[in-house]
Amino acid sequence: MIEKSKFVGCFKGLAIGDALAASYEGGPVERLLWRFLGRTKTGQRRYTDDTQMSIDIAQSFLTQKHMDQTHLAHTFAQSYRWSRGYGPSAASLLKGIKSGQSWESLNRKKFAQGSMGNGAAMRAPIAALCCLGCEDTLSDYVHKSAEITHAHPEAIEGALLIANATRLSLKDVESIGILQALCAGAVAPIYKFRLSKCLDYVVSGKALPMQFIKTEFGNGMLASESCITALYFAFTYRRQSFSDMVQAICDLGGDADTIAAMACAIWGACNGGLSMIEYDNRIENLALVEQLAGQIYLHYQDRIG
Ligand code: R7I
Ligand code: MG
Ligand code: MG
Repeated sequence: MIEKSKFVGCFKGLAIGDALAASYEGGPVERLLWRFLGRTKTGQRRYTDDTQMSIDIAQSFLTQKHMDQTHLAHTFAQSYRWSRGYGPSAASLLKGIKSGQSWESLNRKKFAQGSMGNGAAMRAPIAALCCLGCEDTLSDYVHKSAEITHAHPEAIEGALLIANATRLSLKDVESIGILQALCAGAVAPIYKFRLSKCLDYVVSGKALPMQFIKTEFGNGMLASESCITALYFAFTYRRQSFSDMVQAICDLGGDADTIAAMACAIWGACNGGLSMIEYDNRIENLALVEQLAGQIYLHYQDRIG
């Protein structure tokens, strides 16, 4: 039986990583903008779209008790605020849903195959939590939660990689075993290639220079440029300090909030949330995040009970 602390650590890790790394995302303009947007009135750090869409997945699941794509699409759209820093194509899609159009008519409008951004992968750890206890539903659940905004096969595969890494981390599978399982199931050549390198580097245990990590795994907004990077950090820092990992991801730059959201969710799934208590008053809405993780945990207990 998985401990509740791992569910809480996964969800809080995602929110904390997102909020702490948000001011390191993008170029000078984005960083300057986040200096104005990055704090609540009471001085807590605000989270971005990564955490908001994860909260949306949790709330839609807790309301519907199963994957309901129309409900989830409307939940995403109702929560949309420009000040959360959504990706441009995700933002226009969500505004379209809010104005009454269907997600099916919008998710391949800007890009013929759909967005290949990392916006589906960044929320995939929470989709994994919702499926614990009936894991044969995981692929379908993640696929359906992803395609609403990210129909491109590489975006969906990135989400599946992050969800499966989360699931196996919750179950205390060793890092090498997790990466081997992900390598064996990878489909797109870019993921096969980067995952096998990631496995080699995690096995070697050597710290890699930042420029090297950027060249080998990427630090961009596409799923293929950020998901393996997040796995590299999560499994390299698995037995090291949470704050050191977040600092390393901030130093890497690029899509730092999203790489941190994914890596910190997996770190929390491995190690639980106890060591995250120090962030409780520093980050916006962590009490809500903890409460949602607890409610999803009750569903897990029911399933296995
Ligand atoms: O993926 P998404 O929801 O979010 C991406 C990032 C995350 O870091 C969030 O934290 C937020 O900051 O934004 O956003 P999308 O708009 O779906 O995709 C992000 C970007 O990826 C797009 O604006 C495009 O620049 C690029 N992109 C593509 N470029 C070429 N061809 C996505 N799909 C394609 C494509 O098919
Ligand atoms: Mg973001
Ligand atoms: Mg981002």
